[in-house]
Amino acid sequence: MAHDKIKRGALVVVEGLDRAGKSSQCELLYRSLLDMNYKTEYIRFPDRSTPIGKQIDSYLRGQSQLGDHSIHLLFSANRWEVAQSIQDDIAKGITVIVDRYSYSGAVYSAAKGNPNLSLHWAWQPEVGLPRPDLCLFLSISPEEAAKRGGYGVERYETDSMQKRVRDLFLSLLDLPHNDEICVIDAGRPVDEVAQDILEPVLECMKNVDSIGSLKK
Ligand code: DGP
Ligand code: NA
Ligand code: NA
Repeated sequence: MAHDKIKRGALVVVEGLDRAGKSSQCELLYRSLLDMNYKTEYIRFPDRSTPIGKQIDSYLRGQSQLGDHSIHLLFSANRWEVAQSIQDDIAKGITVIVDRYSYSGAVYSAAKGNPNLSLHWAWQPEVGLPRPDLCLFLSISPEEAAKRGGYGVERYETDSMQKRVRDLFLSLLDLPHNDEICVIDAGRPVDEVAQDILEPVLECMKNVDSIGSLKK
């Protein structure tokens, strides 16, 4: 008897500024897909539970200091440590939803304004990681972000940093090899945003081909 080849799961990334509602939207998407009986998994970066993740957590809370390049490479290593398990799960037919990925990785580090840490440099450690089938960028204006209440105490949660992060995210859209990025207006009610996310995700899940890797 012929065995049908398992259709692989999709790799779906959700990106955005702090306070764009990423984590809530990932949660809603995860539950919608489960309700529709899709095998689904939800992970986030940084994954603060691993030894590398604990160093990142300490840095973000301001409890330790690290050079811009060192922390950058730790964030990247934190993705590489689960790259294989993401590939394995996708191959088993599980759709993997990821809260932040390489796009945040490159953009947040480049936004620091260190003249020796360009967006181009910051992207290189990401080259070769599994390429998302779809990257949803939740876009909110700085004004809308300001309405959503004060930032927390973590590093990067300042208006000037968020403004640079936003500009850099938008510049990634112009790169020809990043055509998986789709901008979602996240300044609207939660359920409207959720609907706008679900549609392209379901479409993408229907059309998955072989998994790619992030390019230079
Ligand atoms: P979150 O737990 O999603 O709020 O992320 C924590 C903070 O770390 C947030 O300000 C975004 C930032 N961040 C996430 N991933 C990376 C990365 O790979 N590199 C850098 N420099 N910052 C990141
Ligand atoms: Na945050
Ligand atoms: Na989040």
